[in-house]
Amino acid sequence: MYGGGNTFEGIKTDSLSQEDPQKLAEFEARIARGEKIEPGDWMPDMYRKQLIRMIEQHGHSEIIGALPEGTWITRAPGFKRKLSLMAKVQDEVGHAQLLYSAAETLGKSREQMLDDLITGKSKYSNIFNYPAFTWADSCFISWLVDAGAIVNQLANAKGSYGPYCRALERICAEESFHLKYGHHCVIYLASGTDKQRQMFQEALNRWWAPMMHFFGPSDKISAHTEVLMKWKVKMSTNDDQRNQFLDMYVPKIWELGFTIPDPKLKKNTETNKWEYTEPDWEEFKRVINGDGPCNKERLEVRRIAEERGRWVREALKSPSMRYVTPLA
Ligand code: BYC
Repeated sequence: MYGGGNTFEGIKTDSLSQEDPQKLAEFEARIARGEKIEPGDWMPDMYRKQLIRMIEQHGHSEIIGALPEGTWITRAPGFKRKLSLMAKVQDEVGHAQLLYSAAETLGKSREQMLDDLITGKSKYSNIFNYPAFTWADSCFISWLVDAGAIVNQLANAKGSYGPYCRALERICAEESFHLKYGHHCVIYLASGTDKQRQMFQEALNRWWAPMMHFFGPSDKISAHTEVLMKWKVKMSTNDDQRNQFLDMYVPKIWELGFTIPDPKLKKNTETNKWEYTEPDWEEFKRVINGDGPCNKERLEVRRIAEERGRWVREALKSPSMRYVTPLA
C-alpha cells in the first residue's frame, strides 16, 4: 500500500467497525442502486473524510494549476491567444470555487482548506510542481493535462456524492473548450517551423513523466482506490484512467509526428492495454510531499495572495458591507 495506506491523518480503515451496521448497510445499498448521497444524508465518517480529502486536493490543484499557465498570459503569441488563455485560467480558478463549495458541504471550512494548502498539510496535483519554461509547455498543459483531467472527471462525475458530481459535470463542460484551445495551439506549433516543432518536442520530453504520474500511483500501490471504488467516489482505477488517456491521446501525438519519450510504450493488442516504462514512483512521492522543482514557489504565491486578499475578505464580512453587497 502506498504510504502505508494511512497517509491522511484521520482516515483509518478500521474506523468502519465503529459505524452502526444497519445504517452502513442502508448507505451501501443506496450506492449500489446508483442513488446520489446528498449533504444532509447519513454517511460513514470515512466516506466524509475521504471525500473531503479528494475534493479539497482537487480544488487546490485548480488554483495552483492556474499558476504555470497564468505566467504565460502576457507572453502568449497574439492577442487572441492572450484572451483565450486569460479566460482559461479564470475558468480554472472558478473550478476551485465550485470544488471548495462542494467540500464545504461536508463540514470543512474554506479557510481551513486554504490554510492546509499553504502549510503543506494538504496535497495538490504533482504536475503543477514543474516549471513552464516555454510557450510550448503552456500548450502541453492546455491540451494534455486538461485531457487527462477530463478522463478523470468524466468518470467521477457519475459517482455517488451529489455536490461533487454536479461540480464535475460543469467543470468538464468548460474543460472541453480548454482542450480544443490547447489542441489548436499544439497543431499550430506542429505545422510551423522546425524551431516550433522542436519547442513542442522538448515540452513533451519534459512533461511526459509528470503526466504519467498525474493519474496517481499504480493500482498495486494505490492506498485509497479500493474503498473509493467500493463507494463509487472513484469510478475507475488509476491504471485504467492512465490507459484510457494513452488510448485517446498517444495516436493524436504520433499523428502530429512527435516522439513520446518512452521506448517501451506500445499497445498490447491481446490485453488491449498499453505497456510503458514503470513511472518513477520515488520521484512522484518526493514531488507530492513538497520536494518538487516548484513546490516552494507555488505555495509562496498562494501565501502572498492570501495575505494580500485578507483585507477584502474582512471588509466583506463587516456589518457595513451588508447594505452594499449581495454576498453579505
Ligand atoms: N498528485 O491512493 P491514491 C487540472 C496522492 S486540475 C498529487 O491512488 P486517490 C488543471 C493521494 O492524494 C485537476 N498527489 O489516491 C488545473 C494519496 O495521498 P494522501 C486535477 C497524488 O485519491 C489547472 C497518495 O498519493 N485532478 O487538471 O485514490 C490548469 C496515494 O494515491 C496524485 C484531480 O485533482 C497526484 N497526481 O487517487 C490545467 C482529480 N495522485 O492523500 C489543468 C481528483 C495520487 O493519502 N483526484 N496522489 O496523502 C483524484 O481523482 C484522485 O485523488 C487521484 C488519486 C486519481 C489523483
